[in-house]
Amino acid sequence: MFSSTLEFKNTFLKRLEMQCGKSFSESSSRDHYQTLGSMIREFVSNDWIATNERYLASEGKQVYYLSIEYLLGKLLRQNLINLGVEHTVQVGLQDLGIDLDELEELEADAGLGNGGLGRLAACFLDSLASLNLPGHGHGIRYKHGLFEQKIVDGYQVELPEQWLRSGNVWEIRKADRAVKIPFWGKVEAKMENDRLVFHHQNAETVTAVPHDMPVIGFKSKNVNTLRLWNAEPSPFPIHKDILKYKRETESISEFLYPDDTHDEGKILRLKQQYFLVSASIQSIVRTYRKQHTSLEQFHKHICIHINDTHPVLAIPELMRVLIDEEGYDWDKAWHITKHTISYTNHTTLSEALEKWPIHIFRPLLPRIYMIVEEINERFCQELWEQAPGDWQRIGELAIIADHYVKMAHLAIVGSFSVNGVAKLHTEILKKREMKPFYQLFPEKFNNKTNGIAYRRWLLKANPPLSALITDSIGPSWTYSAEELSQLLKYQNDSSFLEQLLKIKNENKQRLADIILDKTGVVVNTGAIFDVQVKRLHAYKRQLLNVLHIMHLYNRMKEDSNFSTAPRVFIFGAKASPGYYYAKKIIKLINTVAEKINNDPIVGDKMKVIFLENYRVSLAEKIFPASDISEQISTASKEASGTGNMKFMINGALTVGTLDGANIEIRELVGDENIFTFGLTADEVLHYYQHGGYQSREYYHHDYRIKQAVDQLVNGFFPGVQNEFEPIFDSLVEENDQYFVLKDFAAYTDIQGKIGETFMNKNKWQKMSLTNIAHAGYFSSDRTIKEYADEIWGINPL
Ligand code: NBG
Repeated sequence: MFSSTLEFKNTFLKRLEMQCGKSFSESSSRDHYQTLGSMIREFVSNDWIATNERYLASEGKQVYYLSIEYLLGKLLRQNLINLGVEHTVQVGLQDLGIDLDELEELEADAGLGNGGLGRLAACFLDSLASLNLPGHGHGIRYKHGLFEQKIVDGYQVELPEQWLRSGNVWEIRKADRAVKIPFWGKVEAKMENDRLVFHHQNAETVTAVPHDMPVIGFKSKNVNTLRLWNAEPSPFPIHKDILKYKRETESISEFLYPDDTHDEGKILRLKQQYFLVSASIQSIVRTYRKQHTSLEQFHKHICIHINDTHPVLAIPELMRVLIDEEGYDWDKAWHITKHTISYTNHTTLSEALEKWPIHIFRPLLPRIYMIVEEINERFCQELWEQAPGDWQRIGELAIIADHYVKMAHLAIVGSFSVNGVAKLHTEILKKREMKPFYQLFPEKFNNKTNGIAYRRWLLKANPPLSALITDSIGPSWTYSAEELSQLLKYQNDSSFLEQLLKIKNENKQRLADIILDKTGVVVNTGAIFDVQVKRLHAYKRQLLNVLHIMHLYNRMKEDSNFSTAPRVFIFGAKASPGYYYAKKIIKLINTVAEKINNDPIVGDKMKVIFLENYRVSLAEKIFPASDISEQISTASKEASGTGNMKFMINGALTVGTLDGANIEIRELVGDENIFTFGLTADEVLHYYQHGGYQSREYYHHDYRIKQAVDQLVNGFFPGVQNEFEPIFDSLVEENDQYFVLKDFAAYTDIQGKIGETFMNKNKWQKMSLTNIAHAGYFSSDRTIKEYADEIWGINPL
């Protein structure tokens, strides 16, 4: 690349003139950003091409990761870090009077995802490349990522996100690699040469054009590819209404998760899913065909991983290619398919388990539906042979039942591996949610506890802490996260602990400045920064957090002698646009904030902050500044959580239920270095099964609860009438299905303990250090190695 600052500057200036057609003195910051970005992309192009050639020539296995979401965030700085040129570039730009931080601000977050699932996919891509593993991603190039959130008068307002407004320097459009995707039409079966052959007639065809982005590994020569598909009209549509056709076609890659409360939206989502898998599989097969004369051994060279059920149509689509295009018989095609596909389940929430009505599926994807029907029939036949007459079991396990296609069932039946994302989650899948499938295919089920791209969350997000770690234990932790455990030797080193505290305080100051800028509220950096940032969902129980805040406030008002460690409660969360209840909670948080932040009695002792438009780049500023990480989901509901890991590695202490990966955090740090509370998953599941919980009893018998819950509806908040009745009702009238009131007392107690512990600075810093030192386990490098060894069977090249 460039060996010196001087060389960098010369190249940069020359390129700037060529690319922007302006002299340096006339150029803008955006010109600088574009120049730098395209320079980096060009620099990696040799390695990128070489990587692809290596993969093509190799006989080794490769994996393709299919995901409907990728929450990439900003790429410039991470790419510079991974290439090992961050310092050279920063200094070179400085010499030219350009601030790298400012350029980074110009870059839009690539927010092609919702939350944990999409961010996990991005972390996995990073680890695949960094470990020199042959693994590429496939996704959709949404024109608009997840909506931009504004808070207006306390309410969430959604604006279309515009990440492509100034283009995307990282992508290369490859029009010559486009493929065609058929929808609608009819399938005709004909006998040809003694074989039944299927023709898809009168289909409406959409063109999928790949846009490739380089995935640059950390100080490796490996550059993998993220291929994002764009939907475009086909050149010669047979259509009469060409404008309508154009609009409908382009809408496929327009929005992430279009509203699916009506049939039209459902059709669009199913179209997106098939669009993604068909384009991906056609392109994977085409590449494979360059080196192999048949697909006979396809499953020995290729693994296709489906991230949750959204890409599950990869199963019938691969069957279609093998049967209709390659001429294999059913059994052979099924053998290849079943040994190619692996599947990760990310939730047990029933509303998130996808199923598509047949009346939508069949006409939209006629050939694919036929194949799914046949998979289902053969599977049901097997079940019958195992237990003739057991209709109930067949009904429960069938892929098509009650007028729906059940996507998770298809995923389990058509894959060789099914994994959960944390130990508890996998156990719940095996013992409860997917028990009959586990009994049928025990060998398929396995656990892969999630991880994070820790270099982004530490090296990029927290440079001062990263520097302290490197100064203390050397730089090897940037390759092997387990090395962080060496930090344990500083547990009793008071000067080290003081440095840790100093860094935390600086990061808190930086966040306090952002808070002041965004909300106008001044916060006390000596207070506990107690943070809950994640999607807004009833099961994540932001409401429990708010009720506790209201309770603390009530105590302060009632008892002037009441004292506790000062707190700044920080929230960040987007609610799904159609999720009425979640939006009410956002309004509640903002209403509580308004009241508390303006009450002089409270002053510096407590503030409540809602930071709008929570996203990857904001998260990078929040985690390093946090003291407390709120992971308080109803036990059994959060499959893993990955925010918990990002907080931990930045030294925040977890307050959490025994849910998801919190359990594994506790195993690592020990009970004394985490604040756990509340019902266990077994207890929750027992209540769901056998009843016995009466939320009203808690409401009537715990004065603290009654006071706070009544305040939702008794005029306590001026100017908001009836606003919070649905929240009140969910807690009192509808028996509180997420056990907020049940866990309230335990949560309040543990919050008391947090306050006390925080007063003891030395103890707190020691706990914080212990958390950082044990966080290496949650590197996605570890997770990806497990996938590579135990599922995919791929090796570094
Ligand atoms: C989410 C879970 C999280 C988990 C991520 C990544 C979905 C469907 N599931 O707990 O809720 O951390 O997946 O595995 O988004």
